[in-house]
Amino acid sequence: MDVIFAEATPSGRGGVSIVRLSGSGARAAAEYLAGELQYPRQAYLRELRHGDELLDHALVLWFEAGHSFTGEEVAELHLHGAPVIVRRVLRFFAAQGLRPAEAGEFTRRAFLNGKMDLAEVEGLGDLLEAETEAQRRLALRLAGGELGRRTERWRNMLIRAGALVESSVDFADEDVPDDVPLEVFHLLADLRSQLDSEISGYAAAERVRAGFEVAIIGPPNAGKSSLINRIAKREVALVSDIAGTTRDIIELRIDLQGLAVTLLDTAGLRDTDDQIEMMGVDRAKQRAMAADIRVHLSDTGQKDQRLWQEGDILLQTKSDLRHAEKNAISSFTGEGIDEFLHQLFLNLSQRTISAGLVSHERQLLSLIDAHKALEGIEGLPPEILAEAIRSAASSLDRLLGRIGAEEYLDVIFTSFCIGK
Ligand SMILES: Nc1nc2c(ncn2[C@@H]2O[C@H](COP(=O)(O)OP(=O)(O)O)[C@@H](O)[C@H]2O)c(=O)[nH]1
Ligand SMILES: [Mg+2]
Repeated sequence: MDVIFAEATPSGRGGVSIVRLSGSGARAAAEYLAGELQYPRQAYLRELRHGDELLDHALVLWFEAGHSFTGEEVAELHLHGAPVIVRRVLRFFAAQGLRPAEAGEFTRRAFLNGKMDLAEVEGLGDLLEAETEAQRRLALRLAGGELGRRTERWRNMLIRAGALVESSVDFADEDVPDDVPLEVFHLLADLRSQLDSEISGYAAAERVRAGFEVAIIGPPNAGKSSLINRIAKREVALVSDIAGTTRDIIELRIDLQGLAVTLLDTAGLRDTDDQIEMMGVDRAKQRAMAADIRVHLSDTGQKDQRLWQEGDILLQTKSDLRHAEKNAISSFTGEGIDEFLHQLFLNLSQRTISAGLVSHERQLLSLIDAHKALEGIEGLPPEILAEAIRSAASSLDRLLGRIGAEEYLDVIFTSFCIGK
């Protein structure tokens, strides 16, 4: 493939900026500036010269094809972290007829060259986007190939089951009863239950990856917007003593002890003649029902029975004004806010216990397909059983992007940055 190049570090000033090249000829392009680089995977401190012009002093290294991130010949120039130097070097490579990389193109090549499976690519994308510890941990497991290894084990179970079934088919001609060995059904039942537990761990893992939603609800003037602002330590939502101030849903993204959480400030729940406010109330109710947890706020410490779900939190507001026994907060003095956030963390982390590794819908759908293929197979004739096993295996191939990856690649890689 042609040689692509891009700055691999974020653009801007820094200690070091790295320009990376990939493709057959990457080494030669680097050597053109740096002089001969005899050994791969060895760093050389060199002057980068284009004719008489000194471009920079840089650390330069290259990797041979098959032993690099992309699987192709790769060269890296570790330049001084100044945009003007990076621009000069990029201009040089462009003038040499090399091509600037597109977003995610290095990773795309890594995938196409079999260096990463599609789940690893998704994990890498998550890792680059991760904002909290829980997101980072989950993304690292995905990017590190854990799902690929798990899938490989499942595939081996299918291969073994398939082989046992095939052997019973072969005997069929010779009037041997074509009974499928019992071991096949044990294997497939075991596989089904492993797929089951991975599938049921999706919802929680997806929340860890994308973040939980927590809706702050309650009557107008309960102090919902004030609570959001107190937590944000700035004014994200408008506060006033005029009921119906908050109409749209305001989102506040926080890192709750490692969990990504979006707090939703909603319109006060009340009956109103104001059409716009009523739309806000409807929207608030919908979002509140869809949220992972609802925090019910009121001056009196009453919950909204219609919206209450297990795991919700009840808070009495404005504790600076009147005495309250428990679950009381004041957005003015800060009383009870830390305790509330801790309670929220406990309720949410309770839900992450069941989190699996599969955290993207694409991955989930492949698993569900594989599971479906293996349902109701008891008593099937060997030929049809073999077909079901093949179909399950191809769903697992889809999970790792060995087949059918094309339609996802563009979607996945457009979210990557250039140079990744
Ligand atoms: N004393 C006191 N007043 C509060 C507190 N929180 C909010 N308020 C007041 O209650 C009124 C309504 O607050 P707001 O946050 O807009 O309520 P929302 O309608 O639920 O969003 C405003 O006048 C706030 O200043 C609090 O903790 N203590
Ligand atoms: Mg409000």
